[in-house]
Amino acid sequence: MKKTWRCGRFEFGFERPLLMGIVNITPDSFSDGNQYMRTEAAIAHAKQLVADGADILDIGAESTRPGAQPVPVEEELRRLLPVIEALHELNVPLSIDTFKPAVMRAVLAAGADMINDIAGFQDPASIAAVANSDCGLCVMHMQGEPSTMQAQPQYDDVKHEVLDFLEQRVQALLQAGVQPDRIMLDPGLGFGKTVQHNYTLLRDLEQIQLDSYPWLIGLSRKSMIGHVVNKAPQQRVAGSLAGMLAAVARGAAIVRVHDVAESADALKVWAAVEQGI
Ligand code: HH2
Repeated sequence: MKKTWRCGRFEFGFERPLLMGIVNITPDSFSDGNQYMRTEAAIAHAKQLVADGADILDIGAESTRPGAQPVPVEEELRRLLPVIEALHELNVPLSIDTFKPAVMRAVLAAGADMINDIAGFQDPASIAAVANSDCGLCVMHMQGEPSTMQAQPQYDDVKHEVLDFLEQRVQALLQAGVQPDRIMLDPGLGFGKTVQHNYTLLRDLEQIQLDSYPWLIGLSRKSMIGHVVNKAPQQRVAGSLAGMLAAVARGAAIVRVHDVAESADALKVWAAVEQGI
């Protein structure tokens, strides 16, 4: 793991795993669609997540679940900008979950600290949008595109293919002048992967290190949890906590979660076991 990770106004040392709380300003996200669609509701939710223990907020205005409505740039920014403006003074890093270069540029100008690109900065325009800033970057692996990615995910060797992809993307970012201490990697659980692929990647997270880049893991309420516990997304909290602890036990630096209060408690108990009281 890098000694420090830089993320806009902030710098982290990773003495403990960081909690990234999810704010979805969307009508159709898979587990909390339409709950925080109004600007005021999104802001109130974000503030509650910080009070509950979120170290970072990940704000998204377009769902990536298969079948979700595409959101034009103007609409994505109409949802995001007032929320960024209202949360900027909270003194918590603001990550924006977007794959559109024009959105990246606008949110960075508005004060965002991190860009979380589910497309892994494959678009050269996305690299150009972030290269000359100081924002943190999450480089995620996805096979295919959100609309069709779950139709028939196929790999000869999922671990190698994910790692090869991430390595290529990191090289492209470094060549554009991005400092390595801004980069975070994500295997993209649920993005063009079967349940088996997801659990293989999670189980073997320590074996698939790329240099010492830190891992961000997002599995909160996802179908890999639903498949095991056989429950609807809102009833997957306990299952998600178990998955999250498996991820931090394997070195995940950031965990992306919907249920911040519960996750914070679970991480505190985990830390007490690992480090003592
Ligand atoms: N998962 C989702 C969205 N963005 N970003 C990263 N880096 N890693 C993830 O695992 C990840 C992500 C999907 O979760 P959610 O935001 O709750 O759903 P939706 O895409 O339907 O809004």
